[in-house]
Amino acid sequence: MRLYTHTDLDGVMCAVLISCVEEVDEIRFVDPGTVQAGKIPFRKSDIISDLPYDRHAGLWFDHHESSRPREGQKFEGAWKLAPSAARVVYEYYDNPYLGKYAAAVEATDRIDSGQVSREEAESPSGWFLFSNTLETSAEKAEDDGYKEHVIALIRRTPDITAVLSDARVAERVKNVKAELGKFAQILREHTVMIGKVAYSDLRTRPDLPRGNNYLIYSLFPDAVTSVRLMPEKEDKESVKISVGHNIYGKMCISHGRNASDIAQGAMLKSEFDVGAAMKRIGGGGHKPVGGASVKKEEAEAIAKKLVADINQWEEERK
Ligand SMILES: [Mn+2]
Repeated sequence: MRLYTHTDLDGVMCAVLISCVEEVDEIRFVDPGTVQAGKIPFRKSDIISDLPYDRHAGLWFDHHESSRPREGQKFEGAWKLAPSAARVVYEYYDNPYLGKYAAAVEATDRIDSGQVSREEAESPSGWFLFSNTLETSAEKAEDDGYKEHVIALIRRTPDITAVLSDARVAERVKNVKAELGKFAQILREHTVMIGKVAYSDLRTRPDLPRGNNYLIYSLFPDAVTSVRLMPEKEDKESVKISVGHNIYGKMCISHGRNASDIAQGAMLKSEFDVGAAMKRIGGGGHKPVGGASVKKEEAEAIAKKLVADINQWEEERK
């Protein structure tokens, strides 16, 4: 069987679990946009995890709100509104042999659903540090080879200390740590605040590592949402738009809510439905985070319209 999985930590953990219980001969790492564009000729013997549904594949696991199956829709596998797709796979098989991955799946839940502290975003460690090594500025083939290596590694030893001390992982960890300062610098240079949105145009910076999605909120704490443009690795004619809520929230004082909230220093998070907005432009995701792959000629106009929509929505809910 062939497994198609997402390029991030959740995709990697799905591959670890599925390859323990199914006969997986080949793993391919793809972005959700590639599946949605119908570019992959799926077969009945294919498995899809942490990616949108395709009726030609035999087995499907996902947790994205934007792929929620229709009432009564029949498919093999599982969809659940869980913190990670790895969690959906773990519960679907409910196999004692997978028990040793419990801690790794818990970490995946946390990271995939944005439960990463500001301190951790600024100074990554453990599973979050490891997740930062998966997507780099390297060629896709090199990143894919690395992912295959770590999937085999985690299957043998799901202990994060052991994983981080593997020579190939340690090499990438060293780079991630060394480049964190440069990463922050590039983000600052290419980000502007438009209303309440941090807008990062990274189309000219394919050298930027993609791993740390949360540092932006530490650098731009006033943003309620971030919108980012990145070159698409798999398709040079496309640009990737990624959108996310500020996972740390924002002091409600700037929202002008009631006095008791302000006194308590309550944090407010955006309620804008990112996944639904992404679905409208051919992408998908969850309420707090999502993405889409769009034609490069249209990318800027689509992203700017999105920024305006978010600002208008935030304005109206006051
Ligand atoms: Mn996921």
